[in-house]
Amino acid sequence: MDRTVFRTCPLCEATCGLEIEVTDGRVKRIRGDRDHVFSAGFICPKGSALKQLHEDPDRLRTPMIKENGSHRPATWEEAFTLIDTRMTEIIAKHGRQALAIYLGNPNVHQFANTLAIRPLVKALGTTNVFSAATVDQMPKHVSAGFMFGHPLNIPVPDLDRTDYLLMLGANPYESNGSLCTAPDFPGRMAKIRARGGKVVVVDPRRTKSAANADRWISIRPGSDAAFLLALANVLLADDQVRLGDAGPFVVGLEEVASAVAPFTPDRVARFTGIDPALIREIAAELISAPSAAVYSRIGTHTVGFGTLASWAVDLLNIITGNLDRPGGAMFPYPAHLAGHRRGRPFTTGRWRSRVRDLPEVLGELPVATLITEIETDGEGQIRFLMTVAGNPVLTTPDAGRLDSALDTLEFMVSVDLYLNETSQHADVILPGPSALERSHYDLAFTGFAVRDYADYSPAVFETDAVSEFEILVKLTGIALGMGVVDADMLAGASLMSAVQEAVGKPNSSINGRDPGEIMDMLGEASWPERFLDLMLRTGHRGDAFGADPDGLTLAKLRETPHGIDFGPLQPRLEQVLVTASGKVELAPSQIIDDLGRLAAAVDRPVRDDLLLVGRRQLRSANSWLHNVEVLIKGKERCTLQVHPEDARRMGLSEGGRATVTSTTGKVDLPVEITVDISPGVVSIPYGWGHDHPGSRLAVAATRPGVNTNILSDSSEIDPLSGNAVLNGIPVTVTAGID
Ligand SMILES: Nc1nc2c(c(=O)[nH]1)N[C@H]1C(S)=C(S)[C@@H](COP(=O)(O)OP(=O)(O)OC[C@H]3O[C@@H](n4cnc5c(=O)[nH]c(N)nc54)[C@H](O)[C@@H]3O)O[C@H]1N2
Ligand SMILES: Nc1nc2c(c(=O)[nH]1)N[C@H]1C(S)=C(S)[C@@H](COP(=O)(O)OP(=O)(O)OC[C@H]3O[C@@H](n4cnc5c(=O)[nH]c(N)nc54)[C@H](O)[C@@H]3O)O[C@H]1N2
Ligand code: SF4
Ligand SMILES: [Mo]
Repeated sequence: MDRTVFRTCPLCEATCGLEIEVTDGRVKRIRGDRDHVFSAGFICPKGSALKQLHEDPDRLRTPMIKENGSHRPATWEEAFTLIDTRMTEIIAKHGRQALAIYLGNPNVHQFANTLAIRPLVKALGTTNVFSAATVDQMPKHVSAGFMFGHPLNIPVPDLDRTDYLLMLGANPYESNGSLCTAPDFPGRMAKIRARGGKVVVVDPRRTKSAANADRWISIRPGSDAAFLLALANVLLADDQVRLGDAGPFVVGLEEVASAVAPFTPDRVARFTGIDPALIREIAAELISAPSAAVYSRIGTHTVGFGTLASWAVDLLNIITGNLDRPGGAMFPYPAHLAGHRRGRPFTTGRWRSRVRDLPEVLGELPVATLITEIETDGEGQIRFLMTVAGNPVLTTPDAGRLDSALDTLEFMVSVDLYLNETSQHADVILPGPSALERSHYDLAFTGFAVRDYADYSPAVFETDAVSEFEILVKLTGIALGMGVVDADMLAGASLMSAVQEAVGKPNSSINGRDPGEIMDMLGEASWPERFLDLMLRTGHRGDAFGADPDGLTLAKLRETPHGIDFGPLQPRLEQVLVTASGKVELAPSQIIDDLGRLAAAVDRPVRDDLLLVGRRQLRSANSWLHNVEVLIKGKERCTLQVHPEDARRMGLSEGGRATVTSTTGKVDLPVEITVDISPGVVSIPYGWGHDHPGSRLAVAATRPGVNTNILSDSSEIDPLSGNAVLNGIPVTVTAGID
């Protein structure tokens, strides 16, 4: 029997709509959904690999229990009972601080996980909470939190209307964008140029995005904050600042003016490697463009001055009059939000890590300190780790040391689809169903999308398998000390309390309604669907459970398989501000206080170390798509990119091997000589290193590559966000295998 279904791709932030043809219970073909309101048929090679991922024989279908060093299939009952026993023992012996959790990236690509994670973390009752956020975007949450009051109020570049895009440390031609959800980001960049606008890319590598821009500016790794502040310096010194409509909502301009005064183009030139005249030219272009957006990503976040760079991006958007206006940087307004985000003004450091005394940020501790918390004896030492959809052995710093540290834990659980570099350490692995066996709504990325839209897709295949939501709810029950409970009971109680909270809130659209009536109206769908329906119907576009019959419901989204477009982003600065002053804080004290550290770095003599940066590749997704043959076949991709001048100096030859050594370890890999990287910089792609004997990744093992995070130093972080430093790592390179 043939059928065609539509499904949002969960593999990256672009959230493309896919058209999936199914024949006799198997996927026949996956292509872009041409009628999708947002992606209009765009797809990349990963999207169609959902078929191979679903069919992958290595994908786990049953829980696994580790015995005598190797994993065997187990029943769910056996697996949960073992976890219950061991967790209870460990809590009794060492207290709850001995528990830790690491949350990986795919959690934000599945709404059911997003819903279930918070209660699970709370139930664990530990401050040892880590996630991929501190090897990723935490600096942006911190700067947004300080400036706008809420860490999720992150403005995104209005790609479809801007006249000028200044993009730093991002390569959407490979990544398709991040903290800026825009299917076919490359096509949207091309359209900026086609309509007479300009695109400038700042990157130590001449990436595909740089090659397709009007201009590539090479920058010394780790120095973007100084470059951006020099741009601000020029505009402020020349009295060119224009706040536009945001003007009445901005405070702190005077403090900023004196704080950035030291960062003149001349002074930062050596540190950034950028000519002062070029800095002045870009400043002039930014201020004179009819509209402009500054946008930066991973390459500017995973560095020692990540928060300063994130702040400087929005500072520039504000002082060029581009915040919150079409063509500038704007705030999305996802349909599931009940209203504008509220809450106490953002703060960090409500508690600190035990060993390194690092501040909490967003309820988490920096994952760069996970190793020390496992290794260091004493009360509160981590003895039990749960990873959920994460692979920290490949994705977090000082990975070689983490790999060893995990062996010293008393117990480890991984909720994961694969037996891989991380989960091979786990005593129990719990696999959820495949992506095609789950429904999808983007709770996370609609919040960063360049258009307001909503889209829901049901599971492509029905399954009897235990859902990931159920796994997480059961783990929550265990963590609460309730033993192995019926997930329906806990989920039902938790939905009821969410309904009660909604009817109790004065500004809720269902304030005062009968909770029982609302529960009945949520019907018999799965628990995550009922939670989602509650959010949508009480959301700002919702039907308020019948009060506004034209409003949004999950049922309506089910009837619109290509999604609903709510149009381009609208100005809404006044509503998003939740700072103590109620204004945009241009000069938060924490940020201003950190500028001295940047100034000192700017003035320090530049050493001639080679600096290592990472890169992403179109056919990879972080660390976990390399077990799909169609995605790894072809030329070896895990190579060391080196500029010809450096190669000559170091005696490296194309295709020959080189050993790369940092303070934390060394790896050897094939050399790729290219003029598309700046002299003095080398690059290794991230997410490789599949040569662990305990893994079950038959295809990936044929092309293992090396784990670049063996070279990143867990002691190096951005102090304000706790984000790890994964770019600009000093290394030495020698020819051959050391
Ligand atoms: N050097 C360097 N390091 C980096 C980066 C870099 O640029 N350079 N980038 C950083 C960034 S941006 C990120 S987001 C992190 C990612 O870091 P992680 O989140 O730790 O790693 P992923 O590769 O996303 O790992 C996903 C894991 O989840 C499993 N998985 C996949 N789908 C599912 C699912 O549906 N359910 C469950 N339970 N498991 C699933 C996979 O098998 C895999 O084990 O890495 C960071 N690390
Ligand atoms: N194909 C594919 N797509 C992905 C992913 C993937 O692994 N593969 N991962 C997804 C995830 S989780 C994320 S977070 C996003 C990330 O999306 P992007 O931020 O676009 O990530 P990258 O492609 O790694 O681009 C980062 C760029 O920063 C440059 N860079 C390194 N150091 C510096 C520096 O100091 N300054 C400047 N200016 N540039 C620097 C690198 O050369 C690189 O070109 O991609 C998402 N999409
Ligand atoms: S660009 Fe991202 S969302 Fe779109 S098909 Fe590729 S992996 Fe999926
Ligand atoms: Mo990421």
